[in-house]
Amino acid sequence: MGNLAAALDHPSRVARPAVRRGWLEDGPGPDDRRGRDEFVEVPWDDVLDRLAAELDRVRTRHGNQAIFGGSYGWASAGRFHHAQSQLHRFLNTIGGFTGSRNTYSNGTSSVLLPHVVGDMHAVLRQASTWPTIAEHTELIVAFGGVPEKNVFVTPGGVTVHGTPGHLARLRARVALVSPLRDDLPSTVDARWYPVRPATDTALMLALAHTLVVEGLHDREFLARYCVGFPEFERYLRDKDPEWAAGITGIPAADIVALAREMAANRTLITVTWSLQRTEHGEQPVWAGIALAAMLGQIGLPGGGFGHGYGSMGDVGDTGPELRVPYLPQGVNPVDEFIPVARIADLLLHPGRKYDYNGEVRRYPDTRLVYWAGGNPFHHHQDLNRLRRAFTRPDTIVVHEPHWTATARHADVVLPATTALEREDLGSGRRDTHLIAMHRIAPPAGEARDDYTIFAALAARLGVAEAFTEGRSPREWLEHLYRSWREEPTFDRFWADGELRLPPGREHHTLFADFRADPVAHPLRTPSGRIEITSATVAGFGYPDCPGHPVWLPPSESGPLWLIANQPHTRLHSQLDAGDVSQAGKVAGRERLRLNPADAAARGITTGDVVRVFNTRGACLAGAVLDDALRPGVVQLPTGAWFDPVEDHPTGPLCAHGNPNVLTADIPSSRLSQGCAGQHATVDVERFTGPAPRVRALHPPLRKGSR
Ligand SMILES: Nc1nc2c(c(=O)[nH]1)N[C@H]1C(S)=C(S)[C@@H](COP(=O)(O)OP(=O)(O)OC[C@H]3O[C@@H](n4cnc5c(=O)[nH]c(N)nc54)[C@H](O)[C@@H]3O)O[C@H]1N2
Ligand SMILES: Nc1nc2c(c(=O)[nH]1)N[C@H]1C(S)=C(S)[C@@H](COP(=O)(O)OP(=O)(O)OC[C@H]3O[C@@H](n4cnc5c(=O)[nH]c(N)nc54)[C@H](O)[C@@H]3O)O[C@H]1N2
Ligand SMILES: [Mo]
Repeated sequence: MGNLAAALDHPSRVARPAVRRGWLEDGPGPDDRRGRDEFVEVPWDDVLDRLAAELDRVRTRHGNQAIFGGSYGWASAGRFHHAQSQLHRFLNTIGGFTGSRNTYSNGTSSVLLPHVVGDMHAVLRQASTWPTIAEHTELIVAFGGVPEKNVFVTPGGVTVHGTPGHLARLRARVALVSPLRDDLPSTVDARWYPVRPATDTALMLALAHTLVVEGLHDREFLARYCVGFPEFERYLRDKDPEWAAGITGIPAADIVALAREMAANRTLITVTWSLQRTEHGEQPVWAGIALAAMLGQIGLPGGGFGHGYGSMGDVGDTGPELRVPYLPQGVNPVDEFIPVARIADLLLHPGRKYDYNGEVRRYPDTRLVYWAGGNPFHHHQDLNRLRRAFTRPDTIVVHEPHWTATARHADVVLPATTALEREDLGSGRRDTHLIAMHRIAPPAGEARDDYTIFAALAARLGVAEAFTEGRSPREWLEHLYRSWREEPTFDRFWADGELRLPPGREHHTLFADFRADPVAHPLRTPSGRIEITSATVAGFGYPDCPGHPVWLPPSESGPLWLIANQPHTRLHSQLDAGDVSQAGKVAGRERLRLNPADAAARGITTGDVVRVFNTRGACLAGAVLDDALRPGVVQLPTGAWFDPVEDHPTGPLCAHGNPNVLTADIPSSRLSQGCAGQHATVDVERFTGPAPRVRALHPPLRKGSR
């Protein structure tokens, strides 16, 4: 909230359509000036004519699969002006596009979980609710904690933020397994297990080992509801607590005691999504499920396995799952797609083969990249590599309210309105209300709604009617509302400003039905049961994701582990210019937290500008000493706008503190090809000499370019 006001008319807003000089003068083509070139403002009609002609050239000469329109990102809380939906609908009306699958949020789990429990839904939206947990759960073993900073976010928005209240009412003891002590509110009764990053799977295996050795596992549950425990049990043989202590840094005696406590209590094992946003990210999720199966409490209220408590506001929420109005996107005639986090590989390696969930696929040849509503120079890893990838296409188009790094690396930048500057319908997946989002500010500069921009392009390409169906934005809102609810009338709803949604079906969990009768209510796995060993996954033959949970050491090591997690002062990179985000900066840069012992060893004190570096890149940050971090671990949240300085004597760096210059552009595994951006290995040093100014929040326009 506090970020909205200042960002609304901030100088970082894109005021008018702008075209990169090189593209304007030399036409489309690969260009390594992207991200360095200046922009020239061009009148709307002119830019739309040029862009329509270029879209037509690419689809005619190269085919529609040469248009990459995946456009991943979190723009807009509204249902109608949802930027990706608008873009996909538009591209579908002109013949389709290469899209992207899955998410940066939980793209590893969404590929793994169908093999293990039948679908993702089973653990995400059918988990025990917070009130059930408050009533029944005695022990929560929280891998990644339940970070309160994250629960204010829900896709589509949310009217009531329930999770903090639920957390305050917990009676369960919590075993907080995380490198960061503040991954749980300090008000919760917790014991902290300061695990080494990327080693949770070893800890889980040793807990499982202890259950077996002490005969505490539920053999009956494993036999009736699971397949493949015997193979896993054989694998566990040498995964004892001493072995795990050496890897995780958690003393063996503590592991044994925790395993006993888990078996003796109603225990909920939770794993945050961050753990699967890593190399081998399948393993902690699968091992967590195997461990919960061994406790035999899956399907009991408040017991079993949960995924994403503390990752998103609606996990564990009590609201009914809703069908809310949405914009129909039409049908994409192109069947090409990439797993979402393979964007740089797509652009750098057209034609190259890769594995994905049992398939061998090939990257198509991309000529035009179209992004609306996302910021790959926020969300992707190894930004220096992404910069090289962005030199390859003929044309890059970006719709943006702000001059983000992605806009700066584009050829055509079209100014988009924000949610405050247009009308929409707002609601989350488990919301209590549908909100009439009234316009509360005029569009900044010459900004237009994404819909209006696409409607103008559609008209130039002869498909205006197919795209707009003859409706204005307001007429679309009325249409979407009316095809969803007859009463109250749209006018009434709009005047009231909100509609309270009736409570839906009683919350019930898939696993409760399965537990009651696994034959009548099988899981949607090949066996109908929980697959502790998956013959399907084993059959793929991937060394980085074999047929049951295993310990796979990370391919990089020390000196320091960087946790690049979600920022608590904003949503991703959005509104970094806002007051709350700015107030969180240290020495004008993103805040890097480090343990006082690591700081002392490097002569660093709070408030210093530091250089964080590895072989892939470097960034500057503002140091804060904090013993809430395990020694050897530093934390730099995502979201500072990428601010490349190419000619610095220490080498190229980001002056602002974007951790994605440090993360590796590797997949979680060949199975899921998920994002592995949560971790990197780095070193940190005090930065001496004049620190380059942060320029990311100033527009890259030539003075008086109009
Ligand atoms: N290292 C590391 N990287 C990560 C992660 C991590 O844990 N570590 N987490 C990942 C995760 S989970 C995610 S979800 C991604 C998030 O990545 P993104 O969703 O790409 O990040 P946002 O900053 O939300 O980008 C949304 C963009 O849309 C713009 N926008 C807002 N409203 C509108 C609109 O109406 N129209 C248009 N055209 N644009 C609009 C905003 O200005 C902003 O630039 O990041 C991922 N990246
Ligand atoms: N304020 C705010 N809230 C958000 C977002 C935001 O940008 N800002 N983004 C939203 C989105 S799109 C998503 S997908 C979710 C993401 O939800 P998550 O992925 O769960 O969130 P993160 O903050 O990235 O990570 C949670 C915690 O995991 C811990 N962790 C990291 N590595 C390890 C490890 O190896 N072992 C253990 N045990 N713990 C580890 C970190 O200390 C971190 O604080 O958050 C959502 N909520
Ligand atoms: Mo996410």
